[in-house]
Amino acid sequence: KVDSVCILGCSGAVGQEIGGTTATPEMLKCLEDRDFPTEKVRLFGNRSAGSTVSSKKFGDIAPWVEGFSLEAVQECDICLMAVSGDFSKEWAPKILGCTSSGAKHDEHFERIAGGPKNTQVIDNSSAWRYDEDKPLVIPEINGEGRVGEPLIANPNCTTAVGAMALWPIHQKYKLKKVLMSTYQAASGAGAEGMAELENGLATWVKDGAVPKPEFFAHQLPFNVIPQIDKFQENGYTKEEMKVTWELQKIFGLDDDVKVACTAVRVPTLRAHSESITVETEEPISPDDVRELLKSAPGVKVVDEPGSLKYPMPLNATGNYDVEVGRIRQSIVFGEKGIEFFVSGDQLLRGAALNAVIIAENAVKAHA
Ligand code: 11C
Repeated sequence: KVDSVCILGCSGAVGQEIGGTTATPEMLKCLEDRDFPTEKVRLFGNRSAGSTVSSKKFGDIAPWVEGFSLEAVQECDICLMAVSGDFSKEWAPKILGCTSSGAKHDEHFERIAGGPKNTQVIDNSSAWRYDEDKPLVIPEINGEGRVGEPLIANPNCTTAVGAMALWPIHQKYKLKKVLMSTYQAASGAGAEGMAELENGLATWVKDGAVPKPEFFAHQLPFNVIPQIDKFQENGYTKEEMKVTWELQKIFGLDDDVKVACTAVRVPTLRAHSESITVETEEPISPDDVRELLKSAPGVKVVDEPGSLKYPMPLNATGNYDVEVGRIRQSIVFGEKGIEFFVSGDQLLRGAALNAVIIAENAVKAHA
């Protein structure tokens, strides 16, 4: 058991944020649900400082959000960061006591004087994911041997949801090509994304028209938007490239394994879905994949088309496991290809749960 864990960057249920994300309330819930071995949970968020928090388990010991201060965060054993990439770039190195000059991407984080607790940072942003010497971790896949690192990065939620199904397939059949199209919920874009979808629908019901979008580039109700994040020089968006970069790093893929993604925002509130086609090195069959995935950690096979059972975001919402179904032989790649559909709660699997499992493993390793 550790003395204290903190969540840095509070939003949603606990008020506004320092670049916080909708993952924050989920993090607190995950810590509660999993009976996280800590004496204390502390919450930090500048704009929500002073707000009270309703927490069944930790309410009496962490009753309110504290304003951010470096010294206070450094009193905690583990810091779960749910802040913007810019905030993380500036403050993660300082929390770790690595450098006085801020973030240097080529610098290996060696702690010099990381405060009284030698705080370990588990970061949800994209600030550190692509640095060669910073671990990018999905605990069930590549967590081993990384638990003690000063800073551990979490993957993008879209990557994490797909990875849960792709990893067992890669281990047994070796991936050659991965083609993914996503159906991403409004909450992936944070609390403001959810609010714009909800308000847009409510206004349409009341007035018969959807207000002009302020947060998304286009109206989301009754629409889908084939752009998430900025376009890159190669014509893909950053969200799409994150899937490529992160699967390569987490799986340790050779350069000749190709991953391509089309990322689309859809008017669902929560849980991302993905249509995935893979070509494999070895022959693969839907029945074998169903059996394989039944025993895969973090995966639930939902694949009974005859009874209309397949993954759907509404069913995946609030669950730890990623649903996988519609598993079929690919008519494009034949006996060395399959296609399937996944739905996973991206706030859990792709953010809060992933971070909390990393933290649990760190506590176990220190015990
Ligand atoms: C979305 N996946 O749905 C994005 C949000 O790199 O952690 C996650 C951004 C990230 O908009």
